[in-house]
Parts: sequence; structure tokens; C-alpha cells
Amino acid sequence: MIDADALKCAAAERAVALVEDGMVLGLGTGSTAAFAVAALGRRMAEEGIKVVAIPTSEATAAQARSLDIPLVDFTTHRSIDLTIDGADAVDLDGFALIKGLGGALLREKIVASASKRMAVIVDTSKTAGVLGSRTPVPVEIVGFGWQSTQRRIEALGAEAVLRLAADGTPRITDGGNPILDCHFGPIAEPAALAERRKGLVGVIETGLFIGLATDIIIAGTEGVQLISRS
Ligand code: A5P
Repeated sequence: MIDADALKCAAAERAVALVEDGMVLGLGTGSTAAFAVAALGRRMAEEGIKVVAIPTSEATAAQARSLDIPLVDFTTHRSIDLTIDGADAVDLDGFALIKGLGGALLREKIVASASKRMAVIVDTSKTAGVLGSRTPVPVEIVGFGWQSTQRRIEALGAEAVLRLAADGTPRITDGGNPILDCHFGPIAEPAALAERRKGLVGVIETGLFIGLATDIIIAGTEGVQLISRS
């Protein structure tokens, strides 16, 4: 049986090997990104490299603080040298991603958009099939009138489901907004779909990441592969 955590850890460690002394880093969110934050903390402690980092969620910020990784923000830093983040689904042909099942898509996209390089760490399960065939696209929306936004998205051909927390109330992001998980099925043209939904009133951001990933690091039973965008 494949140990999913071992694969996540292997991809994370390969990405953290890209970190150089003095870099400004973007730290992603999710279980795979958490392995990267842990590996970064180890490298800093063992090798004495110094970096500063911008986290994409309160959870990642807390983990980074616990490892003494210095955190900064966009007040003092205009751009990020390298962001390391996970993904929910990856299209290897177009380097398009679905992100946000962990709820941090808005901050993740802001950080990715400010990054010179974005290394996406996944196991092989995330690269299987056509984008959207296994994973809904999370869309962060304004809470006011969310039902109206939901209907507008559904008019584009998706089933848009309000994400709920364990207690049955709407799941609210770090930014204070609800999320619709939008089931479109296989997405033939991710860039066109991202544009159409981004333009809808009430939509803050979508979990379709187009043109942001520069490197995909995939861990599988055969080893770890790094594919860079040409
Ligand atoms: C967080 O909002 C997401 O974009 C995560 O990066 C994504 O869900 C991957 O998470 P896992 O590494 O836990 O699968």
C-alpha cells in the first residue's frame, strides 16, 4: 500500500531543496504544504539558512511561528522569490491547477500572483484525469446574497454547493467569506472558465489557478519528478 504521507513528504522535501539563503518565500496551505513548512524549519535549524516568508493562511502562519520561521507581509516585500504550495488537481499539459479544498484559495492566489516561481507539490493522485473530473472548483464569494451568486454560477452549467463546517454552519475562510464548491465536470478550457466566473457579481476569487505554477513536483511510487514550465 502506498503511504500518502510519505509521498507528500517526498514532494515537499524536493521543493524545499529549491530554497536558497536570503529568499522571500510564500508558504502554502494544506497537508502537503505543511510537510514543506516542517522541512523548511528543519533546513533552517540544521543548515542555518535564513529566509522570510509570507503565509497563505492563519494555520500556516501558526505552524511557521512554531518553527521560528520569520513572517513578513506585503508592506515590506513587493515580490516573493519562491512559493511552495499543494494543489487539489493539476493539469500537466497547461500547468493549470484547482486549489482551495482547504479553503485558503484567495490568499494562496494573492501570494502565487506575487511570486517569481511557484512550485506545486502533489502526489500522483492529483494529476490523474481531466481537470475538474474528480474535484469541484472552490469559489470564494461574498456572503451577502450568496444564493443569488450561487444561481448565477449554476447558470454557467455547474452544481454550486455551499461548503459547510462540521457543525452544519457555512464554512468561513480566513478572509471571512463563504465558499461554493462548483461541480462542472471535466473542464476543457480552464482559462476561459476562470475568466467567466471571475467576472460574476459576488464572486471574489476562483480556485482555478492559470499561468501561476512554474514547477510541478510529483511524488509517486517510482520516485519524485520535477516538471518545469517551458
Ligand atoms: C488549500 O486551500 C488548498 O489549496 C490546498 O493547497 C489543497 O487543498 C491541497 O491540500 P492537501 O495538500 O491537503 O491535499
